[in-house]
Amino acid sequence: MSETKMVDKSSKSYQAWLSYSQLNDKYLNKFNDLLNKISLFGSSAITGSIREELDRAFSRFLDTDFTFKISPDAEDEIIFAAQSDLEAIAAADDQMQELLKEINFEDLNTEGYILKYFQENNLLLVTAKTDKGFLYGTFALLKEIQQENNLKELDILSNPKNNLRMLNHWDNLDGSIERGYAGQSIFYQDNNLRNDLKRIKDYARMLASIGINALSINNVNVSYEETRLIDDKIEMVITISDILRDYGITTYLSANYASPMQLSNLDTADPLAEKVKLWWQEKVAEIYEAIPDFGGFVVKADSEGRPGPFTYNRTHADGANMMAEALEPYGGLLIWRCFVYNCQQDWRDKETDRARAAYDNFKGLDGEFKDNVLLQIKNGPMDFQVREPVTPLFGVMPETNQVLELQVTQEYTGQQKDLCYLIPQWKKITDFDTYAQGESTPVKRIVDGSTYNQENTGFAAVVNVGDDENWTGHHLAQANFYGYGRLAWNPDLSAVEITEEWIKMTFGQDQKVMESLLRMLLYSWTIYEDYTSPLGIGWMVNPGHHYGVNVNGYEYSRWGTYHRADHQGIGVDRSVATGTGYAGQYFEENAKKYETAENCPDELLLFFHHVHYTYELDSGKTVIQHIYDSHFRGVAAVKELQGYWEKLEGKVDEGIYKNVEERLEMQLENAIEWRDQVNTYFHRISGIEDEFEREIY
Ligand code: GCW
Repeated sequence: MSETKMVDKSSKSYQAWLSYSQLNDKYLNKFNDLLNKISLFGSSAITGSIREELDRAFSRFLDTDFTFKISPDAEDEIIFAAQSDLEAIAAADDQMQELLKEINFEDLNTEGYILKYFQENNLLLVTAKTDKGFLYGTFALLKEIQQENNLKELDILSNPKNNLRMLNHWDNLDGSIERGYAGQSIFYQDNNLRNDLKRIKDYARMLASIGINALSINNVNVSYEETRLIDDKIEMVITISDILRDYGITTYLSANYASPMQLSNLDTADPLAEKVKLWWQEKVAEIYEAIPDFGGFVVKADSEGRPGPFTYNRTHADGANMMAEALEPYGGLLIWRCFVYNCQQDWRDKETDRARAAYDNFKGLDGEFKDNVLLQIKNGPMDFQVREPVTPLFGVMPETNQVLELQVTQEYTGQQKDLCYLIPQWKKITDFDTYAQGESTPVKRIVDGSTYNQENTGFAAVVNVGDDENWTGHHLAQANFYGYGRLAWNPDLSAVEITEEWIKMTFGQDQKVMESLLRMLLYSWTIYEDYTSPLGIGWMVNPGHHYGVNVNGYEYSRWGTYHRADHQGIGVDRSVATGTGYAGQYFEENAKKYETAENCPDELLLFFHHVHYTYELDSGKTVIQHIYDSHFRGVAAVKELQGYWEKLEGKVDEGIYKNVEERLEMQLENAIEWRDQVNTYFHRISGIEDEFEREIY
């Protein structure tokens, strides 16, 4: 038996952004009339969750033992009720009838909600068409209160922009988490479910509070034990889905493409073989018998050693459609990942370009996938680097449902030891103009389904959560988790809006805390970029675990991830004219921009071009000087981060203070190592001195 960590569930770090601190007196006095007369209608399982959440929140906000009245009365001033309940009330209540006329239910979609204050009646309504919308509306009101916003100005109608708002767990049944940096799995241990179901419920509350509606609960690298989740281990899935369901979350599994071979000894997994089709149909029928609202499968096929249709000379459309067909009668979705590339490349081979792979493998299949197949596409062509271009696959498959895949877990971005707040990176990705339908076709409008009129689209991301008391290892990494959900709900929110919201929800109203944390979070991504690999080249990390610097760690490997630095220059030529042709995979406007070094933005220069160290950037610096400067600057900026944090001692919870303080120390060490190794390496091979004669070893 592995040991179970002691976790204090009443700690601020565990409670995350749902700690519901006591409201200050001024606010309480101002809204006392509303906050003391609350009623809730509805009797479904989800309204049960709402009731519990309101009990918990209001007893802390008001610092009393708060419980709901069983039978609400007309005097109540905050009313939580779904549309059907409001209509029932209105049948016997003229006042409600009048109010209902002012509510635009027709503008709500099935998950949207309304928060509206009626001044004349001194009444605040929280409502929605469905229980799920109602749940989101409830968390939205709690968020308004926790931020001490003016309740008497509320007039919000909010629909999620994306239908699929998913998180992917890379958890294994033995409790380990692939690329997990916050402890062990909260779900599994020793090939069984963990005993602490309460924690899963708390997790579901967090997910619902940020609008996540889909969760895949096992690693996309599906090994022997995990393959059994659709078989003799289905009880585990039932238990988890029972908890998630009450929070509006649909459960998905990562499936092993070769399941029929492992589970039933079939001699093939050929998608066109009748016995394989039949096997999946029967298997899926069994799953839906056990879990009628099961979401479907996430599949990593023909990728990094996983089985897939290529073995049988079939296409990915053949493979995906076969599984999708089995799910179709139940409304299930088949989410097929596009992370398919040759991971057995010879570093000597300069023709093969891993960056081209997703487009080359999938573009030609447009129109061949069934309606319930969604292609899940990593944000960049490589693999969640601190900086890489946006994949050219977005927008080039008008007949295919596309889902954006982000990585909340910080595999290449500091592993939750280093602070790297990713919302600014994600904003850049989602706002990136693909030009698919001329100007203004950003990625967010492809994956929200609006560009090509699709329903089965949205956001997915690999989550950063484990069994550490604070869920994410680094407390401030909670902001990535929170921000991902908010962005998946509404990608038009600004990074500043999301960040301010998270800070207030987590730390309250202190202005100093707000100022320091805003700076720390918003600059942390570019700080991390500064002290790691420069100008979009990526990698240069230690092989295997991917933390820390190793300039040539992947230079002579089989993974297709090279910087090609020699004594004269650095970078990969991906132009059409003289390189791998990758730049030509974009729509014309972007293709032109990336094709030449002159037009290519500095930040991606080395991703697209091999240039001399003395090549002059748009910034006016040479490449080599940029490398030196950014690395010195990066370390200096980490010291500034420490300075900002030190100012908050005594102003934030002590446990959280210590956690972040320790992580910043590790970050500084890491940054110094990156700076010195990268600068020394390029100094030695280029023979070019730093203009400012700083210490290089
Ligand atoms: O980035 C790579 C990771 C693998 C991961 C893979 C993927 C789950 O290093 O650990 O496998 O991506 O996305 O499938």
